[in-house]
This record gives sequence, structure tokens and C-alpha cells, in this order.
Amino acid sequence: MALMKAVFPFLLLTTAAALAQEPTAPPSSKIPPQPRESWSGIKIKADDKPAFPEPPAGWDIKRDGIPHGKLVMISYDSKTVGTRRKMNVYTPPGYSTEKKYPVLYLLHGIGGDETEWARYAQPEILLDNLIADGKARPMIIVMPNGRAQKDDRPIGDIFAHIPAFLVFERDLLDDIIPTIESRYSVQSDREHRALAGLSMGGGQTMNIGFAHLDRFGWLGAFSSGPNAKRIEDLLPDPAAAKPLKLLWLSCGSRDGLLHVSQELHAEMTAKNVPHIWHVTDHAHDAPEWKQALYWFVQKLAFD
Ligand code: FER
Repeated sequence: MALMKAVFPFLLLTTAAALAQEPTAPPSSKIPPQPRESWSGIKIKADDKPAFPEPPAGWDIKRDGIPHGKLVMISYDSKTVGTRRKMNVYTPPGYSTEKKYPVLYLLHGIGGDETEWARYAQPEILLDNLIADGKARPMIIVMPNGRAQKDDRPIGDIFAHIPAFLVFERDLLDDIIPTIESRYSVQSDREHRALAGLSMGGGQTMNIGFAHLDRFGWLGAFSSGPNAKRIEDLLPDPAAAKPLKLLWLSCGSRDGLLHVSQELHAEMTAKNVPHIWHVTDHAHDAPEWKQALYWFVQKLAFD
């Protein structure tokens, strides 16, 4: 219990009422009738191993003498929410309307907002370095606010906002993606559109990504939250996952939510859905998500 308190103060805020609440969202984004449990203790399994080492020296240090991309906070009108909302957008070095770019939509956790990824992982530094070294494709990274409600600040009981994370599916598909595709020079087919997220955003990625395999070719769930649906609801027909270019599941071995990722890994393995399984010795924390992003973007070949 002491560990739980230290690692996840917010876990203690979870209420059955919050999880059982009916969302005002389409069927594909409904909370499953039996959500994954929030806590079951950590049990490391034989294949819970890193697929990648810790990143090499200098990976997250801003370099002079290489071209830099831009990180800009933009606003858009959300028809879904009925407000003007914000999202952080990284454009790669030398971004030009003469070219078309693939896009990664990157989702934050339950206590985060559109600034969280920039604060936790400085994706602009990671990507500038990787692109300079030819290790990642130039891509646009969109970091929206996954709490699709009028007041989208992460304040008060953050678990009370869970329904808004379900509404986000419509905000993403109907407002965010069309905004990005109208304002930026992007490749708009599924092969060039990726979706990933941390914790709550990892669960959203699973739920939204598998419900719309025609829209996303690359999926990444980092330290997935228990909001991820179970396999029967995520993927009733395993053959439907065939067109996926990448399914990435990762988690820290000191994360109290590891069991959620372990279950996803076991379910995908049982259904023969190819995926990367990357377990580090991190916890439910920024260092975990930062290195996950670093390796994940290198797997986005967008071919
Ligand atoms: C839950 C739903 C989401 C939960 C945790 C989350 C522990 C997400 C956590 C995060 O984003 O860090 O029921 O219970």
C-alpha cells in the first residue's frame, strides 16, 4: 500500500462510479462492462524484457549545428466540444508545403493536457536529433488535449473526467484530424497516420485505433491505463488487425498498471496479432514515456 501511495497517489481516487458512468460517446468508445482492474500488484513474467536498450548518450540534448523543427501551440474550433481548443504541433526541420508528411497523434495521461508530452519528453529535441541522424522519418507530431469537455483543465478529481476521454474519439476524428489535414501538408492515408499515447492516452489509443483500423496504420500504447477495452471488444475479428503496420505495447516493470499491458500483450499473442513488447525497469513516470517515444518513432517507417 505504501508503494501504491508513493507511485500512484491518483489511483486512490478511482471510484467505481466514475468507471461505471455511461459516456455520451458512440458505441466504439464505450467503457467495457468489466473494465480491467486498476490494481493487482506487480508480477513480472518471463518475457517482460526490454526490446530496446536505454537510449544512447546525447539522445535528449539539444544540438547546435543541426536543423531544428518547430513546436507551436495552435487553436481549433471543436464542433464535438463546442469550444475553441488547443493542441501542440511539432513540424520537422525544413518543413515545406512542397512535401507531404506523415502524422503521429500523441495522447497524454489522465492528469495531463496538450502540454504534457512537451514537458515530459521534449519531442522536438528527440525528433530533431533522430531526424538529423537519419533514424526517424521527418513527421508531424500532434499533441492534443484528450479531455474533450468545455473545461478541459486537469483539475479537481481527475477521474471525474473519464467520460470526456471517451468523447475525445469524435474530437480526434471529426475535428482534430480534419484541422491538421487542412492546415498542414500531410499524407492522409492510414499508412501515414499513427496514434500513440501514455497511460490514459495508451488506453484511448487501443480503443480508438482498433475501432478505426481504416484510419490508423501504426499504434502505440505506453503504460496503458485500465481504460483499454478487453480483446473481445477491441478486436472481435483478429484478422481485422492484418493491415496494421505496427502495434507497440510497452510499460515499466515498476508500474502498478503493468498488468494492463501484460494482459494486452497476452491477448494479442493469443490472437496472433504481431506486436512489439518492451518492458523496462522504469515506473509510471516521464523517463519511461520519453524513452518509449524515442524508440517508437524510430519504428514509424511510414512505408
Ligand atoms: C483508471 C483509468 C485511467 C485508472 C488509471 C487511468 C488507475 C490512467 C492513468 C494515467 O493516465 O496515468 O481507472 O485507474
